[in-house]
Amino acid sequence: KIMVTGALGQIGSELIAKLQKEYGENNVLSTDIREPQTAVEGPFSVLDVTDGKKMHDLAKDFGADTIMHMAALLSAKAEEQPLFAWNLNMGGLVNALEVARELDMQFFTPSSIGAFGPSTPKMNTPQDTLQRPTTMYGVNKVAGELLCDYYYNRFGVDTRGVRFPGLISYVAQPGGGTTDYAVDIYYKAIEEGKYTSFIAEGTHMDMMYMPDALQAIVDLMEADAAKLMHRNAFNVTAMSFEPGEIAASIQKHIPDFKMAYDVDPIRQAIADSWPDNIDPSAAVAEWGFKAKYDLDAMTADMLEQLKRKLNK
Ligand code: VAH
Repeated sequence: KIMVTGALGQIGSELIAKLQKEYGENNVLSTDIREPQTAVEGPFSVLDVTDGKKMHDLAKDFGADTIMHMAALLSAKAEEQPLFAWNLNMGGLVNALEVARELDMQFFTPSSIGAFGPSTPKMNTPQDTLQRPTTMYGVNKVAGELLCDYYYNRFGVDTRGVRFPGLISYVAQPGGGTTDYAVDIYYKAIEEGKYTSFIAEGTHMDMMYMPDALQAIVDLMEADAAKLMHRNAFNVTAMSFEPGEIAASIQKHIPDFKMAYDVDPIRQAIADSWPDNIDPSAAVAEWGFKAKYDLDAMTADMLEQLKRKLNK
């Protein structure tokens, strides 16, 4: 039985559907700081992850044996409110780790390519390398990786995590990320036939389509613990592209789609501090990570799904 925090977020909203399909609707307890706007399948409770006692009581009453901690502030928002980001991202994480320790639960939380910084090798970024991020989000992710490994080594909590690249999805829009341009562009392509990118042409970042991200979480959590040489957190990626390439992919479907640029210096600086492409070979070797969608397959599916969602 799995408890999910941040269940209404960009990953959380699709993760609960995936988990319900895999394990049964009543075996997934969704929680989020706000009430759902649209009906959520299965059990739901309001939870502010900075309230450790309530998190503990909800997990205990539900009989959860696994917690997937997805509640966090993303990179751009965290730069706007660094202290709030520290309190939410680290306070929420340590509460979730404590609940997992007290109730002997398996634990998942995502890290990010944001856990790397300007001094990290940018090409084919290794699984084990220098991590000196220059964003509050990155500081939170590196501290989070170390804290999750600590809970494994010191308390035996079965903590596992992945460093997600930018995630692209059509169900819940991301809030306050740097890679969000790669989601916004599909909505604007359908709605307006054009997009003005806040990330500069030529800025390569790792990306992944949400179905591959959700499968990676399930595969990692079900992997044989004896085979895991790493835990927090595995590099995973499906593709690396820059804004011009995603525009070209869209133009294969919408030939007169127009791309323009109006760079946001804050999010550009964040993007410039991250790798161009990371090496997922440890995830492949230790738990069989595999991504199905490349850029053109993702574009075809995103445009088809959004045409339906936006009634176009
Ligand atoms: C962000 N989408 O942009 C998130 C993610 C790697 C990017 O961490 O902050």
